[in-house]
Amino acid sequence: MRIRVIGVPMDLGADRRGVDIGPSAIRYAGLSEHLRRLGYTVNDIGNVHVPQPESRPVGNTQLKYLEPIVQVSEELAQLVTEALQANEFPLILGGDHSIALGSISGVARVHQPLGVIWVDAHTDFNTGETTPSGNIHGMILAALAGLGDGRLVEVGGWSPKLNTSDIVIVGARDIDPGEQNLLRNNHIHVFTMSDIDERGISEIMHQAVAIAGRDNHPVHLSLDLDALDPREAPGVGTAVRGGLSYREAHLVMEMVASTHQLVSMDVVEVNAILDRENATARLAVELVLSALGKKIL
Ligand code: B3U
Ligand code: MN
Ligand code: MN
Repeated sequence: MRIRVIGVPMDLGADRRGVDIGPSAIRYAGLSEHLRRLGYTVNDIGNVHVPQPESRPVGNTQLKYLEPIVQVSEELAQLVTEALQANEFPLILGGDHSIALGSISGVARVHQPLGVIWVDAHTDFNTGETTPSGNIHGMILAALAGLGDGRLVEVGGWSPKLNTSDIVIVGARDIDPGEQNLLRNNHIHVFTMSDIDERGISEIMHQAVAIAGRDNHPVHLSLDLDALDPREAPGVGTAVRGGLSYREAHLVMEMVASTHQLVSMDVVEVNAILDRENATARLAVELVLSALGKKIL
């Protein structure tokens, strides 16, 4: 099995520096060596070019840096499609979560329908109308489902990339009022931290993989490190208390791996400026390994 690593030093979607060096921090934590030890062949093609925020106007304050984000998304979608066509597993390193617009568009061009498991403290289901921040990383899952500004929705030239019934969110605990309405109206499966506390992560993940992977659909995993509790993952831009424990997060990855339906993955929101001794990047590497089949025994 071959893995194609694609770095996306994107921070325009979060309007905050520090996640742009996420790809470098994750590589420094030994990603490729560890993947090779697991038996994979690794083809790291480097980083996509992302403009510096200081060099671009913010533009519309409800959709900050829309233009460069769309530009990078188009390029990334193309690279991800090419990786799949070359029979390599795309592993995309963020960057903020806006990179999932490009990555998932690239996967959905090849695999239809595509299930998505979105592991995140947030639901990223805002639109330009509901956003409290104007930050596009909080709108990506909605855009992939065909909701929001046309320029985001139409990346790749078609929409929607995902059926609402194929989306599962795990670990949510910070949802804006407008997002709540959109999630409800569109019947999105959201497993909150309360659900996990009540029923346990194992039962939740059995359901999550059954929904996203039903009828043997290919599955994409989008891992936002802020899903984890900030004690485990201090290096994220928008930390929210009460997240997944170290052990819960590993089980999430292991249960996704055990489906053998995973076709692509992104790892996002590692903020290396806010991190402590690269702990969050090292954790990101560990979780990738679990998602790609590393077992304790
Ligand atoms: N929901 C808020 C906050 C947020 C979303 N994603 C992250 N933060 N990382 C928003 O700005 O849309
Ligand atoms: Mn996110
Ligand atoms: Mn998040």
